[in-house]
Amino acid sequence: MPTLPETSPKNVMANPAERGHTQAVRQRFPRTTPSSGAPGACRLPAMHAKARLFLLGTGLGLLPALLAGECAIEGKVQFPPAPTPAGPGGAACRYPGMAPGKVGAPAVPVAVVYLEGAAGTTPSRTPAVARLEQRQFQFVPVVLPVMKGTQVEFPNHDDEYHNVLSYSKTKEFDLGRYLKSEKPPTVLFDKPGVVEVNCEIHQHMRAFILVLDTPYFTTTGTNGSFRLEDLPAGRYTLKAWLGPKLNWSQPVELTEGATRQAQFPP
Ligand SMILES: [Cu+2]
Repeated sequence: MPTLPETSPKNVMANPAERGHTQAVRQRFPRTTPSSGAPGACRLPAMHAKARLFLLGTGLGLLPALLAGECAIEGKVQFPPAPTPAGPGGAACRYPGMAPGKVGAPAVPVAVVYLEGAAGTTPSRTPAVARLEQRQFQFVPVVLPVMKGTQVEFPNHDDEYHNVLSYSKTKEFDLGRYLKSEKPPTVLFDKPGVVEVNCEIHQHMRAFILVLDTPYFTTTGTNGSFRLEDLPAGRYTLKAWLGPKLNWSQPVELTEGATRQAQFPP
């Protein structure tokens, strides 16, 4: 999602869970041990070392293609009309007590799209540590999807204190105050659900951590487009999360080797 690698969920989705895939490839292409001297026996052992290395390198180059997943889903989320812009006073009105220009622009809406019912089919693809940053008195990103069991770090990039906390049932925490020169605390998100994150000092700061029980998720672009790759064939529910009060779902059936189209609202 981050700095999802950064660890963007998109990048996360693009990285195959290599161990599982490697086992699958081994099953498809089992090793054979040629008997030396037999007609048609493998000639690799007799080859020059450099030539063998070249072939090995070429084989490794092809590996990502062999490891590519079976199915994909792509489509677009149609965002609802934006809320009414701030009234007279602009940013100064929206951020009381903050000098105009000090607060960064609010995030452009995005949605998280994920496939439910596929959990446990592959190892987690979530990075060991994701990040929810405080930058120009805003949370970045404003929506952070992670898989259950992920550690999230909360670095402060501003020259003032923040006090990040959550009263959500899914995960309650209070990180206290720390400067950007200090090592940021981390929180383990071990239960699926929605976690609203706030700052005790700056009332306007708000973000959501979406803790998912599936490794198959991505964040849409600001135009709503998305693509999920390396998915196993089967029947699932595809969900789009646009906020605590708006989410859509639809059943999907994925067939091997095919890319399915999906639109939200369904
Ligand atoms: Cu703050």
